[in-house]
Amino acid sequence: MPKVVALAGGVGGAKLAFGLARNLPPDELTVVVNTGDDDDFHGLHVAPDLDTVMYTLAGVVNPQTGWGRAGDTFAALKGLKEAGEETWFQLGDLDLAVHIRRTHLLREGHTLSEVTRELCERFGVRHAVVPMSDNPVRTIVHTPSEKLSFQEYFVKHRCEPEVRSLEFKGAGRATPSPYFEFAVARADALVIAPSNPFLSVDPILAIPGVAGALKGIRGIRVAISPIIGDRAVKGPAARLFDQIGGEPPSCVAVARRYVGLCTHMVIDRTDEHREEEIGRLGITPVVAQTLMNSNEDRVALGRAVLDLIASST
Ligand code: FO1
Repeated sequence: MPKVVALAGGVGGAKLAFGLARNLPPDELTVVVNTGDDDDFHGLHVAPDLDTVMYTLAGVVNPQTGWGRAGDTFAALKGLKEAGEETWFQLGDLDLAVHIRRTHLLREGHTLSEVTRELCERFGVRHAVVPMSDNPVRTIVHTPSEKLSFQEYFVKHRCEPEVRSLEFKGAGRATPSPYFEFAVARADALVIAPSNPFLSVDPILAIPGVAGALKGIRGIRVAISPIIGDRAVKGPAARLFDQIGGEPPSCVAVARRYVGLCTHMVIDRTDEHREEEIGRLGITPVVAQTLMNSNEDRVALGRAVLDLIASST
C-alpha cells in the first residue's frame, strides 16, 4: 500500500479524506489540515478544518452543512447571546465540548498536534489527522475597505466582500507539524484534496520549506480540481479566481496554480474537453467523477486516486 500524504481544508477536503481513509489502512494515510481558519470564539480555540475532517472521518459530522456535529443543539449559544456574546459563528453544544477540551489541553501546554491526536482517538478516528503546523497561522482577508479575519469574511459577511489579497499571518515564522514532516519524509505520493486553492491549500504551502519538501515526494503528486465546469462545488473558490487568481475559474486555472508541484490533476468528466490544455502545462490530466454527493462517491473517488497512484509505483 502506498504511503499517502493528503492536504485538505474545508468540506471538500474532508470528503476526499473520508474516501481515501476508506481505501487505506491507518498507517498509510496522513491528512494534513489547514489551520488558517482557526480562531478564538468566546475564549476558545476553534479549529474548523481539523474538526470538519475529524467529525467526517468519525461519521458524526452534520451531513447538511458538512461542518459541526450531526444532531447538535444550540442551548449554550442562546445563553451566550443572552450574556452579551456575539453569536454569528454558530457553535453547537456538542461542538463546544471539543473546543473547551482543546483549549483546556492547549492551556496545559500540549501542542495542537497532541490535542488533535487525543481528540481523534476519542472519536475513534485511527487515520492520522494532523495540523499543518503547531504554530499559529491566521488567514487575514484584505478587502478595499478593511482587513477581516477568515471567519468574519467567510461566515459573518458570507464571502460577499471583494478580496484584494490574502495574508497568512504567522506562516513565515511557522514550521510544519512533526507528524506532517514525518509523513512527507516517508510518503510515496501526495494528494491535494478538492479544497479551495487560495484559502485551504495556499496557507499550507506558505509555511517555509513545505512546497520544496512536497516536490521531493518521489511518486505521483495529484490534485483534484475543486472547480467543475467554471464553478466551485461549494464556497468562494470561483469568485477568488476572478478577484485574485488572475483568470476566470476553471480546472485549467487550478492546474496553473499547481505547475511545478503536481504531476497529475483529476478533473471531472464535465471538463474532459480541457485535458489537452492541462497536458500542455506539464500536468497529466485524469478524468473521473469528482462531484461527491454520497459516501459511495467519496470512496469511489478515493479509489480512483489510489488506482492512479498504484499504476505509477
Ligand atoms: N460556517 C458557516 O457558514 N456558518 C457558521 O456559523 C459556521 C460555524 C462553524 C462552527 C464550527 C466549525 O468547525 C465550522 C463552522 N463553519 C460555519 C464552517 C467554517 O466556517 C468553514 O468550514 C471553514 O472555516 C472553511 O471551510
